Amino acid sequence: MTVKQEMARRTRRSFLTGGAAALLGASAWEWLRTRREDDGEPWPLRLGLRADEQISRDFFSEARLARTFKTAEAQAPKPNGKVGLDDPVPADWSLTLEGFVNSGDDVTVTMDQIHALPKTELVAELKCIEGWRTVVHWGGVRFRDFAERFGDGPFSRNAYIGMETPDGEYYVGLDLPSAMHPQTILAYEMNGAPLTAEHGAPLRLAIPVKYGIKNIKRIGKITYATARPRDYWAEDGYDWYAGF
Ligand SMILES: Nc1nc2c(c(=O)[nH]1)N[C@H]1C(S)=C(S)[C@@H](COP(=O)(O)O)O[C@H]1N2
Ligand SMILES: [Mo]
Repeated sequence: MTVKQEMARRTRRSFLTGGAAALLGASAWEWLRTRREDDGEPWPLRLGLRADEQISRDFFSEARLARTFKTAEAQAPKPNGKVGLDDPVPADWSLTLEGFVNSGDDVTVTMDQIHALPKTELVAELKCIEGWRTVVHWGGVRFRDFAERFGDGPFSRNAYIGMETPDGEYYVGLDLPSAMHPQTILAYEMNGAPLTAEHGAPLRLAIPVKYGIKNIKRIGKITYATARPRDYWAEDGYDWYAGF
């Protein structure tokens, strides 16, 4: 099988599963939303705390974890994809947040503030749709910890997170459950050292439940959105979910 055929096969497969999950999610939500109202709340929402917790557990499920490896198994991945990395790493880099606070104001976050959050390490595969995979040792902060600290919620389950490079040239969209997945990390270290420019310094995404295309390097802006954000590779016909 050629690389192209293999890519098409995998993309089709993940499109089928991702699409089915999305349909199920959307129709389940629609069902919930359209239940007979009583006291202003659709009745399934009044089943109380236990039901609500169950829904959260299902939505932000930790059951589907990407495989992890021993630190000694980590290797340097080939630098791949330079879109949005043309300029030198900005000396005055800071992260812009949009739509995270109730007022709708933007928020600026520095690397020092990100280093101050609980550090997470993860050894997992970076898988490119070109057909290669490399075990990488990531260091950074879980996106969910970041969102809890800087987001002024409440986050809606059917929301999205958009991320883009400082120049806006590369951008990815994530459904909120994937962004909040326990293995989704805003990474500032690769294999025990600070990220190099070609691997996305000062901050990139490590999201091992998705293909490499979603692992955006050099993040400049993160947006909380209620509609699906634009996505560089999805615009080219690749599966928007890009999971496996
Ligand atoms: N900004 C940016 N991020 C990017 C890309 C890119 O072109 N630009 N390519 C993606 C692809 S296709 C892959 S496989 C991974 C590769 O990460 P690496 O260069 O650290 O190995 O980065 C992803 N993130
Ligand atoms: Mo890739």
